[in-house]
Amino acid sequence: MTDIPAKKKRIFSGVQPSGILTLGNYIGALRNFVALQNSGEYDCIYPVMDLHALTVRQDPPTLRRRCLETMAVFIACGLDPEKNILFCQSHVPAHSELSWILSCFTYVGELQRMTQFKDKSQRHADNINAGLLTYPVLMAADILLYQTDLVPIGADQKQHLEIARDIAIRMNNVYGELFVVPDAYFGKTGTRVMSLTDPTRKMSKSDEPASYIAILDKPEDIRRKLRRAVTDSEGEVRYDRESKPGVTNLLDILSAMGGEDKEALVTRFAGKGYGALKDETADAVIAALTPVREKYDQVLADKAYLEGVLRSGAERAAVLAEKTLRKVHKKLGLAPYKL
Ligand code: ATP
Ligand code: LTN
Repeated sequence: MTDIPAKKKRIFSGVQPSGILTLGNYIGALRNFVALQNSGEYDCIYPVMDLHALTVRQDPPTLRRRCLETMAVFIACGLDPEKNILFCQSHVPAHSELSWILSCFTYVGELQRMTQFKDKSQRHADNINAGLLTYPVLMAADILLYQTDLVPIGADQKQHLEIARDIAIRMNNVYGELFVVPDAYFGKTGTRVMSLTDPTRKMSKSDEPASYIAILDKPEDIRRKLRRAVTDSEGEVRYDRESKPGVTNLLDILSAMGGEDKEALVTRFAGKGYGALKDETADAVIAALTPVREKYDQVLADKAYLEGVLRSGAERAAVLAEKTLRKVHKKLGLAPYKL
């Protein structure tokens, strides 16, 4: 008797090409994407989420460039186009189609409660567009379209994943087994890397450059930004998110990069002051990001290769997406069609 290999669980996650990818994206997302790929236990789908980036005004030539650049960062971080499905969200129209259908099963009230919606509406008060509100519906469509089991995300996306689950459960209750209900996957450390200039906010690629470390920053820039990172005037290294958010963020980053736990770090830095902590954090970040930066330059230089990765990724994704979309059409009573 031959063994039939068990069907692997499916992983889905992505990053918006809304800026230069940051250390937050690396620790909260990309590093986990690579670890999950390497575990060999999952089929992984990792697109660049360009439709989501449109919720904030983008300069067209820059956005176009960033889609390829973001994919180059994925590959430079260690994602393998042969092992995963890597593509660009807008190349698979089924995402937008399913998004419309799901929006008819989502309540405006639940979207208005989202922290990210409230935050971005404040920051972009001149452009509170409907997409900013329906952002989590498109994200639910991304996830449910592939019958995803597990979604690796940073802590800031937890609420959005909850909505995706709620929509799936709601529709399954009406139509039977339509969607797999996805679970979130958070890495062991550093699910929320904070801004270097305001450690009470998350590090974000659409903020000012001094507030974040870009994955592609040069070593001297990484060191300078970390040296200038906002801390406090107390001078004592302690782990306390409330009263010492800046120092706590540095400890989190160092722990995430070097693997040493926070308690051990606090003991080791007792009486040493913030300068030593900042320097060691810089060493650890530089050591992790230097090989990524070097590989990035190589990958980006080969545009034809990158475009080929996107094309074949979109083809493979479209086959899986179409299967779910057909099932949804049928169960909801949309008229059958043959092309
Ligand atoms: P933007 O600033 O344009 O809203 P972003 O930097 O928040 O973007 P996204 O593309 O929205 O990045 O996020 C991609 C992934 O990176 C998500 O899984 C998100 O949770 C994770 N992530 C983003 N910022 C951080 C952070 N500061 N700490 C941990 N994870 C993060
Ligand atoms: N909203 C995510 C990016 C994103 C995403 C997804 C993540 C869009 N669709 C689906 C996981 C699964 C963000 O990080 N801001």
